[in-house]
Amino acid sequence: MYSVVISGTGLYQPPHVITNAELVEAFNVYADLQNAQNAEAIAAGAQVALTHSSVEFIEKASGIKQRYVIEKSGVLDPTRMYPRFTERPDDELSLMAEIGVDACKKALAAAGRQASDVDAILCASANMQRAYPAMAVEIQAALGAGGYGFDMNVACSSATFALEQAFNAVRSGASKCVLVVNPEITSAHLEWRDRDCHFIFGDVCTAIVIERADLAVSSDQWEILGTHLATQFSNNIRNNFGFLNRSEDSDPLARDKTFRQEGRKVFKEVVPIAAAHIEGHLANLEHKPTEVRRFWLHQANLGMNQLVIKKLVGDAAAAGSDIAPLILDTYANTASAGSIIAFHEHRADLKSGDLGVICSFGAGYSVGSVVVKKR
Ligand code: CO8
Repeated sequence: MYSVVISGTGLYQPPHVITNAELVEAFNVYADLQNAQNAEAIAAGAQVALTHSSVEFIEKASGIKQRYVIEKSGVLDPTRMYPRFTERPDDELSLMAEIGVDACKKALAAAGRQASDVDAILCASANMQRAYPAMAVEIQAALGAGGYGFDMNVACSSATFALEQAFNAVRSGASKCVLVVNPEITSAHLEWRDRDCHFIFGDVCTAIVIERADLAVSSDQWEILGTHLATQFSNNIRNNFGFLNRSEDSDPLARDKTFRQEGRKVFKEVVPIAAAHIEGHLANLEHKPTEVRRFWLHQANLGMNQLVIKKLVGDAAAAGSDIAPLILDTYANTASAGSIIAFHEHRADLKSGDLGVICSFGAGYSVGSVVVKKR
């Protein structure tokens, strides 16, 4: 078995910011328009009036202050409320591959690697743009990489689950250098017209280079000590969009064809699962949570991360600070990319020998942890 390192990360940051104030203003205009249009039904008690959203609620309930999106005008148009993308011809690079290639090039540059060094690409994301050909294979071709590529989806845990596949491929000797790429265009499958969740997500793409330690040339290397994955079925986060919709004659615009969740149940159920998972993984590696210098946690909710950290090291105030940095205030929930953005932005100050944990949790339920040590 070979030693394996993460030797570079890359981040594609979309060009547009939507602040909570802009988001709430657009939602409230939408709600007023809907209520005016349905005034009779509302007065007759046949329909419930939509209630205004609020910036204060969003910040208090989630910790999110803004989000990045690839396209802003469609999302903020109260008569539309989702992004405006132009369909591309088959011979043009698709949108998901475009942001994937951007993040991959940055990760390769950070690792001191060429695309020709790469022998596997795993495109891991909460939603794929299409069924086939695989996004990973399109990214492989656009980069000029060798080997193979495949897509995988484990919702918010896609990146950590892909890291385990990459780790195993490299340590077994099957691959020398693997790219994991997480293009998350959440804006296209979020229901921006639902007050309960319209503030949650943002677009982004992350990429990670995983390679053999004896071949790595990067000045910033993180040895992977172990990975640990778990799933437990839950309907509390669900999206029924899929290829059977047409044959089922179901409404493609129905509410269940975009993201929906029982947020409070998710919060309560996932916090103990995530904390126990990390503690168990560290124990298997003969480490205690208090020995960990940094936790790069999934970024769904500030309160959730505070509780996970409290269970692990007994200090709730630590989430958002040095031990468990927060990026969701600026990026919002970016599905599988959240913990990777935290790792990308908050590791430069760690010293050789420092331990860290990358951990995701989300739909499925799914939870994945990757324990790393700075070389
Ligand atoms: N403005 C004002 N008031 C509001 C708003 C709003 N926007 N939204 C809700 N309220 C009201 C509610 O109506 C409710 O009022 P009342 O008490 O009168 O009934 C009150 O505020 C409280 O509502 P909630 O109980 O829903 O609020 P919470 O405190 O639970 O906060 C959160 C809601 C922020 C959603 C919180 O529950 C949370 O973050 N939970 C964890 C969610 C989570 O981690 N989910 C993981 C999903 S990510 C994932 O797995 C990937 C999926 C794939 C990606 C999909 C991309 C689109």
